[in-house]
Amino acid sequence: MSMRLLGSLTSPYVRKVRIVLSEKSLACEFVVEDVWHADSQISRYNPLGKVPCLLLDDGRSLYDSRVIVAYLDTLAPAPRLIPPEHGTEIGVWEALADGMLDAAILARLEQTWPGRSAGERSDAWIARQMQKIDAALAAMARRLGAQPWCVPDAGFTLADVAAGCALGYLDLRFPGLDWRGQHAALGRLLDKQLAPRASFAQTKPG
Ligand SMILES: N[C@@H](CCC(=O)N[C@@H](CS)C(=O)NCC(=O)O)C(=O)O
Repeated sequence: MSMRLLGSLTSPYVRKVRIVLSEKSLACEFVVEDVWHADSQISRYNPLGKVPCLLLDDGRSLYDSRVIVAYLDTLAPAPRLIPPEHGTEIGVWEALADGMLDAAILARLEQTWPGRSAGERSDAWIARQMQKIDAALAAMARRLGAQPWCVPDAGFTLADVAAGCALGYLDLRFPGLDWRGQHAALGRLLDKQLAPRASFAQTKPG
């Protein structure tokens, strides 16, 4: 079966999918799609106009990243990234990590999206999103505690992939945010546990 992944090199949701493909040694053609370009074809495949989008050879297109990674985990038995007995806990981690990303991206678009003029930008909206980032970081740090992995009984899972992509995005787009200073355990997770893995190193943006 052949698969094509539509995505960008900087999207953290796309990165999550690329890391899962790499960890599971699944072959997939990567097609760069600029969803912000007027000529983008993304809405032919995803009516929401977003990447990642996975195209299957039977004509189906899968979105969003959570659906894609859950699908990919069923294709190859090892390594299992969403062991069913830990599915709910992993799901909460993924919701937390992706939710932090949603807030980060909303805050960034409010500041940088060219369709919004300076007068239309809301500092209160940005502050609201930044508050969510702070709260999500604190919750992630509490959940992680002193454990090496997000779900320690399960070892490396999709929870770590999602958390790592979210933290990596903060480094890329919010370099002034000293999240490591406030949450050393999260810094250890990203820098010591995740960054050395080939799947993370090969997909690091920038
Ligand atoms: N919940 C979605 C989020 C995907 C998403 O927001 N992707 C961004 C790129 S980082 C995008 O395509 N944005 C285009 C737009 O919002 O129009 C997922 O997990 O796949």
